[in-house]
Amino acid sequence: MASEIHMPGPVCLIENSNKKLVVNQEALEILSAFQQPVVVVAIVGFYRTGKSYLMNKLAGKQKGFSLGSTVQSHTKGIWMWCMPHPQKPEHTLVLLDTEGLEDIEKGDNQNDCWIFALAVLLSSTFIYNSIGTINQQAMDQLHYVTELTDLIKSKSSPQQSDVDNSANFVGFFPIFVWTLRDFSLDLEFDGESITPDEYLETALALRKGTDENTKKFNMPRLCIRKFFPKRKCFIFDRPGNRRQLSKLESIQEDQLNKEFLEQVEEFTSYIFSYSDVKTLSGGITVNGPRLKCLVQTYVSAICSGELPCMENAVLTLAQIENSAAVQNAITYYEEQMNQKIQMPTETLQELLDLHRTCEREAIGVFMKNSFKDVDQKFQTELGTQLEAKRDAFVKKNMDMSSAHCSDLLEGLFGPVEEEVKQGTFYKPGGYYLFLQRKQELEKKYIQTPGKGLQ
Ligand SMILES: Nc1nc2c(ncn2[C@@H]2O[C@H](COP(=O)(O)OP(=O)(O)OP(=O)(O)O)[C@@H](O)[C@H]2O)c(=O)[nH]1
Ligand SMILES: [Mg+2]
Repeated sequence: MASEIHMPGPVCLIENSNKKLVVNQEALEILSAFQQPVVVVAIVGFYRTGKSYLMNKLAGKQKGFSLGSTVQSHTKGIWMWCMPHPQKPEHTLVLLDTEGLEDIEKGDNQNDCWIFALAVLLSSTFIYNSIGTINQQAMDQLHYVTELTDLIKSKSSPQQSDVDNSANFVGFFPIFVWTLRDFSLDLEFDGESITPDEYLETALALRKGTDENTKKFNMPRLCIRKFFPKRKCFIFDRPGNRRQLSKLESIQEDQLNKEFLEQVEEFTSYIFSYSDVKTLSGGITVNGPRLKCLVQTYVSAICSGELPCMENAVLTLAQIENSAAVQNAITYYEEQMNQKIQMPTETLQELLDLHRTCEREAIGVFMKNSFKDVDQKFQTELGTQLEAKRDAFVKKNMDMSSAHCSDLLEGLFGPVEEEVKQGTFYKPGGYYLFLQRKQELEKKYIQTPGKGLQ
């Protein structure tokens, strides 16, 4: 069984300091240590809107992601907390809490876009958190979503980047969940009560018309609808009174607003039941080491001034895993050959037959561990390496045979040579005696088994 992960608290995954994004090695080591498939839930939204608090609810903990009670923005960069999935056995839940967007103190908000884009790229459920209702201001604040096509490439080849090209993205984009905090209105539309999901869809309805204002109105809505075909909305009451809000972490749950607690319950149970495992193009399931590779590939693309590319990330992943698959297959081949072969073999055919069996099994090992081996590049590489290993076995077999035969000859003829030196055969009839001994020893040599190919 794959090992379970137990992190006592979150760690920083991507630091955002001095306008630079830096991947934290400690977090990468945590990711490389577990093989279970990951369900990745990321939260994004404006600063000071209760994101970290809500993520702690998903973690089932009173404390964890650090909150701040002042007006100053608190979380910096992207933080990660991995834990066994509460409902899916053998799966790991990865919670990503992000830095609040549009903090006025920051001045330069360049990295806000990248944090938004990274959260989309890395997650299987993307939570957009905001305070109050879905009004035009809330929509305008979601301008990041309209910029996604400029921030992310799906293919490595040059391509048009526009909303209509979003088909390439969408299959691998997360579920979109809008969480509305401190929501105080009645959910009613034209006198009928509506669900939060219907409220979201109503808010995303497009206006007819082609004038600039209509286009501006429609753009974020169009982007959300196209990029995120699977959408969900949750509303939350205020959790408590003003005095309670600043110390929510230390307040007993039974003192908080009951409705809020029920809404949290409904939200967490939806996330646990419906958030899928993160997958990549080609149906590749992401596990800890693969998520690590995605983080590294995307952040290094951003840092070198390129756009993070989904296809490149999959190719990089394939490179790493296929190289490892070749290595595993070679190790398997060598182990099997060494276990099964008795050198020197009587015939070359015996060795080649064994080679063929082990080669076939080793290719099976490679196939099991490899994916997206474009043009069978890595399988060809495996073939070349297996041939070299076979040749090495053939040579070793020959060398062992030679060594064995030399020893045998020395053992048989050594004493005779000694006798020759001592003149044992320098006597009448000695030559005949010598020939007789020689014939006897030759016969013995021929009859001795296990000499191999020599
Ligand atoms: N009004 C209100 N306050 C909340 C809610 N949830 C948490 N808070 C309080 O709001 C403050 C900020 O909460 P955080 O969870 O740190 O907010 P954040 O969005 O992570 O903030 P940044 O990390 O700065 O972006 C804390 O004092 C929380 O106790 C909520 O639903 N409504
Ligand atoms: Mg926070």
